[in-house]
Amino acid sequence: MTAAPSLAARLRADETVITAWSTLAVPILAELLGRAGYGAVTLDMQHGAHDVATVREGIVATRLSGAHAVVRPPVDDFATVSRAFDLGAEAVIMPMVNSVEDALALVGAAKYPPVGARSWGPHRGAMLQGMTAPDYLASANAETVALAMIETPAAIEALDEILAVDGLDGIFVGPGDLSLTLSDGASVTPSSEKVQGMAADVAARARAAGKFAGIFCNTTADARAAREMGFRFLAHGVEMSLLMDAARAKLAELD
Ligand code: 3PY
Ligand code: MG
Repeated sequence: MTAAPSLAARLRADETVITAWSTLAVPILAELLGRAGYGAVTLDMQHGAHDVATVREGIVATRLSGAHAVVRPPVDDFATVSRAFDLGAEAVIMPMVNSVEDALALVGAAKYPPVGARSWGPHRGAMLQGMTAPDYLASANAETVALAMIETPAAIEALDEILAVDGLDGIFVGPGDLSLTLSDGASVTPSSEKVQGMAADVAARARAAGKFAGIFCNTTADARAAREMGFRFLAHGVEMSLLMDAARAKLAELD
């Protein structure tokens, strides 16, 4: 039940990893996405219906499929960062990291001392990986991936400071919110030239700082472009839309 090599190792090796997005909080759907070939499945507690119980089961289901389990906690819910890792998540995507203070809080929750202030209690996560507690402690700071979502002008403004935070593994661009906040609420245009141009700049700066770069991709063209920009952790495919699209395509076969 161990995803090996780890997501952290894959990203360190500059491999591209595609994550599905799980919002319906049905653990077996996460397993199916992994079995279908996704390298990772992200369980979304911010906009999706996941709670701690479905994350607990979703992590197991995802690992069972051989995919890496990732969690997006609710905004400012740094306690859930530690909890997601305790339950066996390999990465956390923290939404709305808009300042260096937010990034420090993320690292504080994600990493054990001396890098952060994560509290001890990873027993379920260690068990899922077949690790003893001392082995888990020895590898956790390197193997748990903390990604800060960059999705507002404030975050772009603070990007260099955020990227300089020790223990932060990388960033993850949210182009939907970035377009919403850039337009002051006028529109959501994640694939626009302006937003994609900013994403390219964020990827270049993250890579230059030695951090991982991830992004949410709304279209296949965006996903291809993201890879060219240097992003290696790509969210591409929300399970609800995947199901709807497949159902429509199946019915259309009989038209
Ligand atoms: C965004 O695009 O704002 C996201 O958070 C993607 O989930
Ligand atoms: Mg967002």
